[in-house]
Amino acid sequence: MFSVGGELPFARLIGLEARPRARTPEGRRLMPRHRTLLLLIGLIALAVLGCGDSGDDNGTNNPPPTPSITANNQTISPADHVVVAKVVSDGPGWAVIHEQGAKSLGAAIGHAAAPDGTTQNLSVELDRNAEDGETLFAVLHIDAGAEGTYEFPGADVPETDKDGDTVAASFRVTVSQGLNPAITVQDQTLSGLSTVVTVPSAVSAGAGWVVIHEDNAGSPGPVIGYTAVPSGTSTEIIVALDRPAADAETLHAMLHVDAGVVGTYEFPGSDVPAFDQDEVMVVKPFTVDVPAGTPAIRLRVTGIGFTAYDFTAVEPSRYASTVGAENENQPLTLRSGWRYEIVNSAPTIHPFEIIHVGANPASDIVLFSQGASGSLEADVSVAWFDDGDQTLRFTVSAALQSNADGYRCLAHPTTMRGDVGFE
Ligand SMILES: [Cu+2]
Repeated sequence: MFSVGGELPFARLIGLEARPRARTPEGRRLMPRHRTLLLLIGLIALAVLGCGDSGDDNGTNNPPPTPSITANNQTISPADHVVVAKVVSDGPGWAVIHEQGAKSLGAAIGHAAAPDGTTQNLSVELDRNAEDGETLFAVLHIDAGAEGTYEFPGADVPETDKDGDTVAASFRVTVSQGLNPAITVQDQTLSGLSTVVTVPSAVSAGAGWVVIHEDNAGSPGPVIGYTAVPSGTSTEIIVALDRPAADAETLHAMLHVDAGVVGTYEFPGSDVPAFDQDEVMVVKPFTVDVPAGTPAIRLRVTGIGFTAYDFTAVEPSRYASTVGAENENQPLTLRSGWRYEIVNSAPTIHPFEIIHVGANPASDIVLFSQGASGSLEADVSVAWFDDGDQTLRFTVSAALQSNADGYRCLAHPTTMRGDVGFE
């Protein structure tokens, strides 16, 4: 990767003033004083406990991401598309490709929308064919005017880092007559979530899919997950699975073509396995280690004042239906036998509890509590875990399913509460 933000003062190179980012209130996920309060709580917790939880998936509700852009040297075909490996945008943004100028960044020759948060392997169409051996620059812009309309010169100025330099990366392209489909794999330990695996790289000739298959006696068996990849080289491809991976399980990463409706996975159907230029199917096996106690699904929850909980993210996002569509105090639907992690951004103000709902809050039976003790915490079948800070984990065992039907806040049990169901 070639992140040059620290080497070249792009803001000065391209004659742009670093100016504070104008954000609409809708663009903010948390109001400033909440953010400050959360930061203070986080710092205190870090100081006291000497530990912190690092969200390793997209869709976190905690501090805004540090904007960055990463582009790798790459072989391209056709010559008018490049892949930006990773974009982290604080609010909606753009990945803009510039050519190299005589003494500075040259003209922009293509752009693609980069949504709020992290985007992996973003394909950008160019206005012209890139030349073999050409150096290009990927520059992160904000999307500050009409969202989804690229306005530069105008409101959609380049994003800047804390030093005021433009967030940019340089990369070199090799233009090929045709890409040779390929995939790499790596044995891995799933320490964050048991439902997420990473494929280090794949080369797809045209739009494709990185597909994870179960093992079937040493060969690829049924499909348990897939992620779209653009034409060209993609890196660090994150694939969410249909089910938790088992410890020491063998999986197969296979490249498929995206031949039917682009962006819709059609297999069995038109999206058949890809073959390389030697007519060999592009598939490699790897093994996963899943440490005991690894959760399958992570839920992020925060408080809306003292009036409600708000579940702001489900990781992996393919399990978004775990949380109901309501705006607050959403019902939760948990999967029998699966292990969950709940990250509560306000554990001291709003300690989270799972309960058996009583006729009134005073008669609720507390099963798990982030601030007191619950009657199911010692049950080995639920393997209750509380890090003393933001993070809770439990397994949906038969004992939990037969007792739990709600959640609440220890401090605000009349207003901050919702239903828990199972499937
Ligand atoms: Cu509360």
